[in-house]
Amino acid sequence: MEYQILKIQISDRIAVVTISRPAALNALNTKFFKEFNHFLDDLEPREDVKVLVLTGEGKAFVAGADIAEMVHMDSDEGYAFSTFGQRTFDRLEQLSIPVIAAVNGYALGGGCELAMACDFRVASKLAKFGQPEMNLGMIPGYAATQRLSRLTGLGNALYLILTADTITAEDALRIGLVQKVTEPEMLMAEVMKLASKIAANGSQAVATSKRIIRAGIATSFQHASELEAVEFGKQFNHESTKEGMKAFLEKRKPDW
Ligand code: DAK
Repeated sequence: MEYQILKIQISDRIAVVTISRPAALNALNTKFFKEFNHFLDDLEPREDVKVLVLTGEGKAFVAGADIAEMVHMDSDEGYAFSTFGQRTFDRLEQLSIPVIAAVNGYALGGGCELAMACDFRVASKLAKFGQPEMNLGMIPGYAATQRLSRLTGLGNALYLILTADTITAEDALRIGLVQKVTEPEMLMAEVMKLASKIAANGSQAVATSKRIIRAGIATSFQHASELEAVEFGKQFNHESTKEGMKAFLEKRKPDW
C-alpha cells in the first residue's frame, strides 16, 4: 500500500510512525484509519520490531477526529467511523510490543485518546492535552471516558472532560497523563533512548509484562495476582528467562 498520511521508518528494532497531515493538524480521518490498520497488518507478524513509536508532524500530535469529515456524516456513517476507530485503538493497545506516544504538540480529543491507547507518553514542553468534545456538543468517542480516569483518576477525568479545558505538558505530567516531559528538540532523542532500552530487554518478558499489567487492571487484584503467578511459572519454559538468569550469574550481558 502506498501511504499518504503515514510516514514509516524502521531501524534498529524500532518502528517510528509519523502521522503526517499537518495542514489539518493531523486530524484522524477514514484514510488514516485505513492506512494505520494496513500498517498494523504488516507489523503484527514481524519479529524484528520490538517497539513502536507514534508521533505527529508539525505543531500537532493529533488535533482530534477530523471534524470536516464528521460534519457530513449520517448516523450509519457515524457508526461505521466509530466502530472502525474503536477497533483500531483497541488493536493498537493490544499489540504485543510496547507503544510509546511521542507527543510533539496538540493532543486533543481523538488525539489525546490515541496517545492514551499507547502504553506510555513522552511529551514535548510544547504539547497540549485535552478532551474538547463538549465544545462540539459531543462526548468523547474513542474511550477517553474510560482510559482517562484509569490513567489520571476520577476527578481529573471529570475535570478535563466536563470543562473541555486544554492543559500543558507539565500539568499532564502532574496528573499522570504523561510520564516524561522534554525540551521540544530533545523529544525524539529521549523517546528513542527509552525505546532502545526496552528493545534491548527480552521480548518475551516485555510482551508478557505488558499483557498482564493491562489484563490485571481490568480484573480483581486476586485474579490478577494469580495471572501473574501462572505467567511467572510459564517463563521457566523460556530459553530467554534462563539466559537472563545465567548471564547475571556469569557476569555477562544476556544474549537474547
Ligand atoms: N478536524 C479537522 N480539521 C482540524 C482539526 C480537527 N480536529 N483541528 C484543526 N483542524 C484544521 C483547522 O480547521 C485548520 O484548517 P484550515 O482552516 O487551515 O483549512 C487547520 O487545521 C489549522 O488549525 P487552526 O488554524 O485552528 O490552528 P490554530 O493553531 O489556530 O489552533 C487548535 C489550533 C488545535 C487549538 C485548533 O485547531 C482547534 O481547536 N482544533 C480543534 C480541536 C478539537 O476540537 N479537537 C477535538 C475534535 S472532536 C467518535 C470518536 C471520537 C471522536 C468523535 C466521535 N466516535 C466513536 C463516533 C472524537 C472527536 C474529536 O476528536
